[in-house]
Amino acid sequence: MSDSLKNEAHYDQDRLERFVWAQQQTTGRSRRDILKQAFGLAATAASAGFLGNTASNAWAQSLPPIVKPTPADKFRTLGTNRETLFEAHKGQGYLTPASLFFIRNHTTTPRIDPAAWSLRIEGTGVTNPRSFTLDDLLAYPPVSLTRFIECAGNGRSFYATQQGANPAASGTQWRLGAIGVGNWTGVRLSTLLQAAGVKPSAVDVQPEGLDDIVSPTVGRVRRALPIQRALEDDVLVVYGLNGELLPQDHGFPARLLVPGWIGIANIKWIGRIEVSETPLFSAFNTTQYKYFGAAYPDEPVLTRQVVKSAFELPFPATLPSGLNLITGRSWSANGTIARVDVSFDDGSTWRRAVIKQGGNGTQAWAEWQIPWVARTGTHALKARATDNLGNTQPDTVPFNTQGYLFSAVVRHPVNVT
Ligand SMILES: Nc1nc2c(c(=O)[nH]1)N[C@H]1C(S)=C(S)[C@@H](COP(=O)(O)O)O[C@H]1N2
Ligand SMILES: [Mo]
Repeated sequence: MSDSLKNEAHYDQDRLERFVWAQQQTTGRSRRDILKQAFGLAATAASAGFLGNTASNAWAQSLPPIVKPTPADKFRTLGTNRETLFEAHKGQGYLTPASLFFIRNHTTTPRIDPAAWSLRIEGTGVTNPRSFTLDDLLAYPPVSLTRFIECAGNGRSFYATQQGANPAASGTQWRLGAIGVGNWTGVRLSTLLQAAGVKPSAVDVQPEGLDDIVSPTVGRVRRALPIQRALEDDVLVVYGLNGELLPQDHGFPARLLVPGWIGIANIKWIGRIEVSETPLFSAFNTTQYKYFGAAYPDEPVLTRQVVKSAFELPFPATLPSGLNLITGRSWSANGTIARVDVSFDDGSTWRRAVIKQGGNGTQAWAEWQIPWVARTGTHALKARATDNLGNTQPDTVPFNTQGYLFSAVVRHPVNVT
């Protein structure tokens, strides 16, 4: 039995909420009723796991750092994070089930009581600072979008293992599993900003998480978003994932969704959004999430993700000789995937993969497949995607010390027996 499954009691609280959600939907009750019901249950079950917004005590410290089960056949443990094994996506359909979504926690998953929670919008950039309860958010017309959330460091390990970076880039040594595609439901951030009286002079919007401080100097997880991006129609404060409540590990009761932008833009467990007439700075846009290194003298701040591809195979994989149907997924922060080329001989020759119809949404991913008659021996598989704007994956990418945005074609080792 994996450690995470021993944490079943803690996961129960989350499932209870999902059960209520599903029940209310089948009985046709209103969204407000659904949440009223959930609040009641959360209140009576408070001793089972929920804390208020700011509660932090010895008992809380003893809770497991991650709530959902992350079994070893689906996840790789990397410190406080869980990487989805790419082979686990095979046969799972277009959307990543909440149970399979990767977790990137700078500290630990906080247990937040939704009845006590509210989201405060304040700062010099608004005329009407105010708070929104979850009920308030649910009263707005819901908006749903299917988009990926991907960590800026996804693929980081390949700077060392493929490009020979020594020392390796600092940070979590992800392969390609720090991405998932969800159908996210929430309210437009612009709707909330308008309700708070956003001023024409506002320049930055900084959502802040209710999880523990990372360190006394870094403080809480937060990152400023330019007002121009914050006001776009696709930026949401989300409370739902794939038709259910947002899971605790993924930001319950609410997180930001900033499609195409690096993972850290999608702040989880938001409790406060500061709107400012002057630029806002934190470690998350000054000492981290920027390009550092010889190739980047200007040290540009990161905004969007790039183009990547991954095989739905173990890393490394073992396959039987003969005909294999090889599957994978490719994605772009800019739009949809136009083509995927695959090599079975380390890049000497390439064939075009067939992109699955349906799916291939903007800033989500495309599923693809290609048959391969495999001969006994060791092989290097490669997949190179090109998006609808012509952006493609290079053979190598210039090194940056924190190892962000590895977009190069990845060499995938396969042993055929
Ligand atoms: N409050 C808070 N928000 C956060 C983080 C965090 O640690 N705390 N991690 C960020 C990073 S680096 C990423 S990649 C995504 C990961 O989202 P997920 O854990 O739901 O997959 O959340 C972002 N939002
Ligand atoms: Mo991230």
